[in-house]
Amino acid sequence: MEAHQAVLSPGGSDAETIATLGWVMFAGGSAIFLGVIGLAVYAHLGGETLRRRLASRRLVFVGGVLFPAVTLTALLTYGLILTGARLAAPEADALRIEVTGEQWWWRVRYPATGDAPEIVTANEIRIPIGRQVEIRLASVDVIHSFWVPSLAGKVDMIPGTVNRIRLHATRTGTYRGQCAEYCGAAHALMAFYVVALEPAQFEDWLAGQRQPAAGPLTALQKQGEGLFLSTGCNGCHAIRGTPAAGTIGPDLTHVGGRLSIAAATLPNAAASFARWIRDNQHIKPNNRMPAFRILPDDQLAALAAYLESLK
Ligand code: HEC
Ligand SMILES: [Cu+2]
Repeated sequence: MEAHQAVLSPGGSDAETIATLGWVMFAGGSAIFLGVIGLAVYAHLGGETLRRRLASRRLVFVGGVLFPAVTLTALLTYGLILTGARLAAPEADALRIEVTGEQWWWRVRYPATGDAPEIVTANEIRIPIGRQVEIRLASVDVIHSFWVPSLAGKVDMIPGTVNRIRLHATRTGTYRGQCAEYCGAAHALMAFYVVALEPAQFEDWLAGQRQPAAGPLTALQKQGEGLFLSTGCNGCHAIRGTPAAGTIGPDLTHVGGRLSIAAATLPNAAASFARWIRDNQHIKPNNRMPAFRILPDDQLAALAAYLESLK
């Protein structure tokens, strides 16, 4: 799967602004750098008179005080104008999403609208292109930072407060995000995906997410569901449509339909589920899920088959 994660490959209007600002700064900085080097070479090669002229008080004042003051003020003004739209009120039809950072994964909520119930998912945010998306960012433990380089700048998630970030995707695609504030041992394994879809596709996906989990079809999946409810998984995980209603870990109602498991740590596949259940403390040290090393292989296979079927 190709996922963009680069400031210089923007897929959204905020990231385009940041990329433009970055290039202008780079070009300006390069021009000044070359100018200073040029002056130094000129002074080195030039004669005594030239050097005396370059050392005049007036030139020192112009080059050392006036020039930086004017240039920096201009750049600051340009930057504020370019990024000022971020302070405006959200658009009326903006899509609202809530994302909470937890060591070491992302809880994602699409609030209830009208008759449509709330949706809770994890580590993957789907959005429509061409529409403003306002995300409320919170944390339940330490400071995390929400960063999808190809879509927007980064905003910290601070316990006890709610910050906001707006995404405005212009190109469909899969964009990788990463926690950008050191938040403990598994910080590097706290990533996620933002999938930008055509609006109609997005609505289809949303309607699917609103449905409770599909019941198990095969005998293996049925065994998996039984194990899920009897080995304690349900104490931490919810699967809508079953008695499992735990809230400590990610909601697994449609986990089989996500691109990855454990915050973009493993690709979504039956083998990954089995590995995660047995070896998660090895895969993501100190994460909040205990490793179920006692489960025999056939039970792991049943759990994996069941989880993978939850599209
Ligand atoms: C003590 C609470 C707890 C128990 C019990 C528990 N889990 Fe978890 N589980 C978590 C947490 C927390 C995470 C998130 C880990 C991370 O990515 O940092 C998680 C992650 C997962 C994921 C990845 C979800 C995703 O969206 O990426 C799967 C799948 C999973 N658990 C399955 C199970 C199964 C199956 C069981 C029972 C055998 C189980 N869990 C028992 C807390 C728990
Ligand atoms: Cu982090």
